[in-house]
Amino acid sequence: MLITMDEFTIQETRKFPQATGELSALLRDIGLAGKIINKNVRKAGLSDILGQHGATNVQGEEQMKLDVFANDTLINILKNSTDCAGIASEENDEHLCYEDTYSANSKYVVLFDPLDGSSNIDVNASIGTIFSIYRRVSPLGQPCTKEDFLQPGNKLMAAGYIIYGSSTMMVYATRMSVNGFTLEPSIGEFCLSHPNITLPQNGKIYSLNQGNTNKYSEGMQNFLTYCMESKKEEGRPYTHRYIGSMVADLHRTLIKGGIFIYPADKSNPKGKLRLQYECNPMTFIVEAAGGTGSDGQGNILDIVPTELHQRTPIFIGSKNMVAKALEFVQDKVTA
Ligand code: P6P
Repeated sequence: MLITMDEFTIQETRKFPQATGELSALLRDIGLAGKIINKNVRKAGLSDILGQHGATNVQGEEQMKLDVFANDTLINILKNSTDCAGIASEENDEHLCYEDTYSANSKYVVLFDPLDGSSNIDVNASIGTIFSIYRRVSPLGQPCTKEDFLQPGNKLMAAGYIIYGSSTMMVYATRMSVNGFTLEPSIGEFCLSHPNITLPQNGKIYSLNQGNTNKYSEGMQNFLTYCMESKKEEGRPYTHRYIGSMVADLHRTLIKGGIFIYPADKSNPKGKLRLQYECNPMTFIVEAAGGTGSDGQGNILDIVPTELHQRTPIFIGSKNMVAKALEFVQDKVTA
């Protein structure tokens, strides 16, 4: 019996009598944006939507045409939603407030990376949309403020991603659980396919861009050596998998266990991945599934953001593997 995401979120809402259904409606709207983006991702090779847009984003990265399409789709869908006061996008310099009365009285704001991994579009590798939902801290009825978008990840109400892979899935977490929904194209609905996702405490896969090894700290290089030693009792040598699209690498980690690392290195002294658009939502999801996420010192969700586009190192995945990596990185290796 198929349960659609809308049916599921409404059933979940019934467990909280004080819930108003606004969060469910917001997840439905994000799912709609995902379906529209999916339609264009699936035929990217056939329409003039491949390739570069000819502009660069605030990160100084070449914008792909699909990046811009995905960004515009999310902005417009959430503008028409009656449950979003404003957005911040990895593709936009500043946050955006929706000025109509309904939006100004909405209690949520949304941050998103509209199409993460877009350098993989032209080679048909999996890419994804990552989103975060916070309760605003600014007063209802007023335009949202930058502070609404600079909250730590431990204030998240929900976070999730849509992965455009061998199938299209929407995975989202609340503080209660993580659930995955697979798009059934014949009815245009996301249907529950991965209820209550939990992450194994251990895994056999490590995932990082090994081409950066010579730029890593000594501790990171020692951890890599550890991963490749053949000590069977701990499942080593581990298997290495790296797709270069965070959503795809993290979805595999969520389903199979393992560790994903994008550490600080000589080229990226603060790490490459964005705290608000990639690392906080993914850590929220992984923690809700029983894993953990660290910046190498403390929990990612405890970082108090100071800039919308700040970056952070990230060690995320199965708890025991993250702990072992941090022993090396913090140079506290136990025998
Ligand atoms: P590198 C994609 O550009 C991205 O932002 C993430 O999706 C991915 O994990 C990372 O960068 C890949 O970076 O330096 O290994 O190509």
